[in-house]
Amino acid sequence: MLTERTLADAEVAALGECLDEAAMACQPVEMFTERHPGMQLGDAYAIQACLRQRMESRGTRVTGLKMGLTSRAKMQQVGVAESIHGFITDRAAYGDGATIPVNRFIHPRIEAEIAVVMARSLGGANCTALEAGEAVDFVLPAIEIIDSRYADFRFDLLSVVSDNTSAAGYVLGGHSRSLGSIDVVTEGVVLTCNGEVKETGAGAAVLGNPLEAVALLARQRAALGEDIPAGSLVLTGGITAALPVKAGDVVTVHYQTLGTIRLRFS
Ligand code: 0L1
Ligand code: MG
Repeated sequence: MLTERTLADAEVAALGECLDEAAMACQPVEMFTERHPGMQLGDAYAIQACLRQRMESRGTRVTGLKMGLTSRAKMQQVGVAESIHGFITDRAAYGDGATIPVNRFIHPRIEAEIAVVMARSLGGANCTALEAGEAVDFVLPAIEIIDSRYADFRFDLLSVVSDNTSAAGYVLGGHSRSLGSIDVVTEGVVLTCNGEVKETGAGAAVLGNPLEAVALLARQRAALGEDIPAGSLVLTGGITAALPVKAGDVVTVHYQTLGTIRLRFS
């Protein structure tokens, strides 16, 4: 249940502050679910909402939403079997070809994703992939940078939802396509680092179809009394396992029809 809560508002605010400060100081914290064994999924989304309010109060603009843990590779990598969602912001956006200092993060990892931009708002407890497709304006290639605020990237489901699903950055490629002109299920990706192929996959890795992830996002937002606003960017979820990156790494993600995104870490 996405709304079930046991923590007091003051506790939720304190945990939100702890994660916010960990991200700003690039100092990891221990996951706190052990200290709050009765905590529920609703508490975790409330902590995430508190983080969002704190960022917005500093002038950060929310540009969209993201799905996390949508592929078997990702679920196996982190040992969690449920897809989750978070939000993304203007301060976390980088351009294709950017050089990104790793010291902005604690222990960054990257994943290749398919992003969509919504032509209209989408919601509803029974939202389907077909309805999601009808609400999509266009498709873009994307790289997500994730960075858990927990020590050693060690967390459980409630901790990672609280931590805004490890969202830390994203890069969009310039090659947009209409949904009608691309098959997002069979769209292939090859992720290389320093010229070596590290990961390969296809859109089907994302819940069988990235539009299923958009529909699940709409259903999860509906359970929280929200929708996916028109104009939102949605990162539909990692196609591959996430790849740790370090200073000096040059990363490229080649998409079958959506072009190539390049990044360098310094
Ligand atoms: O975008 C993602 O799939 C990340 C979800 C959170 C788990 C992780 O940090 O790998
Ligand atoms: Mg992701």
